[in-house]
Parts: sequence; structure tokens; C-alpha cells
Amino acid sequence: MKVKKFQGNTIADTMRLVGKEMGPEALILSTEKKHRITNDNGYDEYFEITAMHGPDQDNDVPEESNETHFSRDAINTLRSELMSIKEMMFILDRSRMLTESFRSVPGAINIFGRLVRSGINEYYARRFLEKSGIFEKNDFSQQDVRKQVLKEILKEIDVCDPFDTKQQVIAAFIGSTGVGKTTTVAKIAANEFLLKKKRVGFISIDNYRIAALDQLKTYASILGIPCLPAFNQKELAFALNRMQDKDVILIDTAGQSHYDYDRIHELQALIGTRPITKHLLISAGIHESEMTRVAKNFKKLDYSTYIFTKTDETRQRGVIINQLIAQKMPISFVTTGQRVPEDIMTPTKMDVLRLVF
Ligand SMILES: Nc1nc2c(ncn2[C@@H]2O[C@H](COP(=O)(O)OP(=O)(O)OP(=O)(O)O)[C@@H](O)[C@H]2O)c(=O)[nH]1
Ligand SMILES: [Mg+2]
Repeated sequence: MKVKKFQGNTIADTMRLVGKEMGPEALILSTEKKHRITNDNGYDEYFEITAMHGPDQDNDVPEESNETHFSRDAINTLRSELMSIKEMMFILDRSRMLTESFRSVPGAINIFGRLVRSGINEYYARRFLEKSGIFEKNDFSQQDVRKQVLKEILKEIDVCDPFDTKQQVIAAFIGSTGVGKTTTVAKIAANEFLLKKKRVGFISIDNYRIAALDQLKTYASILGIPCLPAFNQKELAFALNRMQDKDVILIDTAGQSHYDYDRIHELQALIGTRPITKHLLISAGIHESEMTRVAKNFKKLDYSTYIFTKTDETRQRGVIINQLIAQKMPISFVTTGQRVPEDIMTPTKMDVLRLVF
């Protein structure tokens, strides 16, 4: 049983390819509309048809056999077909709540479904579509609808690279327990030190876990950079003074529950009044309502960027876009795994979109 995929710009073109190679008896297993990223970072749509030889043509199947043999490809194809049906049901279910204009523009419901399935909330998804102008003109192709909507999302999100400066940067990393603060500090240090050749130093103000300082010191000794503890104002002033010559000073803080207001207040008292940029780390895999609580409860620390960690642990990354818009906060880093220093990036807006779709 030979299963083969054919690609073309239109369904008719693709069907012609199937017919040419497999003849009129070919069985069509699935028809999918797909997209790929073009060289100029745009999106290009194409069709993919999965087909197999018809029964008369398929010499692999013994004529006398009563058993049905399915290749892994065929099973995967059927599985993906089932997923498409599920997707369609989801979109149809939602479409009842949408206005007539949504239903009249080809592709609008489809992209709405994609946005919502990725974790973008329905209110924003609808807003992106409405603001994209696709309902004002009737001559948008499916591809145009997609492009216009993605452009609208790009307008609403913001990114920043606080380390892209010749000035000294002092940055503190705050967030809930185990979100990835120390690992992220190590990743950034390695990139700044090894790739950008900057002078880097660590300060740890985590006096809650005995091993916390050791964890940071281990990274410091691997990189060959200084690491000082600072558990009170006096020690922090001393450490900052000792690192005056550094281009980048990275401050690792103790993880704390975002409901522990006393400890958030304590941290605020220690670093709040100094000229330190604060990055709030949020794990991309936690529930969206908790993300909002984290964002609100850490506000006291006056953070100025988000870092989304553990993006490799979820496929619902649209919630990142929800947070960026809801809190009007730029994103400085995204971490994508446990490897130090590889699994981190300073995303462009397009990178954020790619992460989500
Ligand atoms: N999958 C995945 N794991 C990560 C990522 N970043 C960090 N981790 C893992 O998360 C765990 C906790 O990381 P830490 O850096 O110690 O977290 P922390 O926020 O410093 O923890 P506390 O100091 O105890 O609050 C470790 O096992 C890391 O390897 C990521 O992007 N993806
Ligand atoms: Mg830590």
C-alpha cells in the first residue's frame, strides 16, 4: 500500500499531480490547506493531498488476503484527518456565536479557530479580525485574511532587549518558585559573556534555600565570573560596588509564591529603590488566571518586562499574547528548554508569532 503526499498552489493543481502519478483510481486520504514561512517572513498557503493507489493498482496487497494492512503513514494520515474533523467541529461550534460578517468572509472563521485553539482568548481573536479590516472589503483571499490578522497581532505586542546597550545593565529576575530564574540568569550570563564578550557578574539575594547560592556559584565558576551573596541592604550595596566595572550585573532572587505578600514586600524593600531593571518570569504552562495573578501580585516590584519560561512544556502559547496585551508589557526573553545556555531567545515580534502558530 503506497501512500504519497502531493503539494500544489490550488486543489485542482494538486489533484492533477495525483492523477498524473497514481491514475484515476487513486484514493484520496486527505486534503489539507497548509502554510509555510516565506523568505521575507510572510506566510504562504498551499494544498497538500495525501493519496494512495487504488485497490487494482496496489500490488503490495495479496489478492487472497482477508486482512487489512495499514502502513504507519496511512494510520497517521487517518489520525490527522480525525484531528481536522475535531478542529472543524470546534470552529463550527464557535461560529454560531459569530456575526454574519464573519461567516461571509472566506477564511475568517478558519483563522478565528486557529487563534482560539492556540490559546488566544476569544475576545482578542475577534478583535484582531475586526481591526484587520477584512470585513470592510470583500475581495480578501484566505491568504490575505491571515496576513492582515497577523499584522494586527504584531501591532499589539511589544518586545525589548534590555541588554542591547552600551550602558551598564543591572537586572533582577523575579518570579514564583521553580519558574526558572537561576537557569535563565545562567543562560543570559553565558550569552552576554561568551558571545557578546561583556564583563558579567552575579549577585544572589536568595537566602531562603541553602543550595540556591551554590547553584549560582556553580554556573559562575563554569563561566569564570564573580558571584556574591547579598542578603541585606548593606551587602547589596557592597556587592554592587564591587561589580562597578561590570557591563552586566545579574541578580538572582529567591522564588516565592505570588500570594506571599510579606516576602514580595521584603524583596521590594531590598531592590525596589535601586536603579535595577526587573524581569518577571512566568511559566508558559500555568493556567492563564494564575498568570494574571502573578502579573498583578508582583506589580509592587515594578517590573518592566516579561520572560516566559518553559514554553516547551505547552502548546497553548497564545496565552503569552493575551498577557502581553492585557498587561501592556514587553517581552524580553523566552526560554525553550533546560539546556544552558542554548534554550533561550530574545524574540522579535515575528518570533513570538511563530511560537504561537
Ligand atoms: N522544560 C523547561 N525546564 C526549564 C526551563 N527553564 C528552567 N527549567 C527547569 O526548571 C527547574 C527549575 O529551574 P531553576 O532555574 O532552579 O528555577 P528557580 O526559579 O531559580 O527556582 P527557585 O530558585 O527554587 O525559585 C530546573 O529543573 C530547570 O532545568 C525551560 O525553559 N524549560
Ligand atoms: Mg533559583
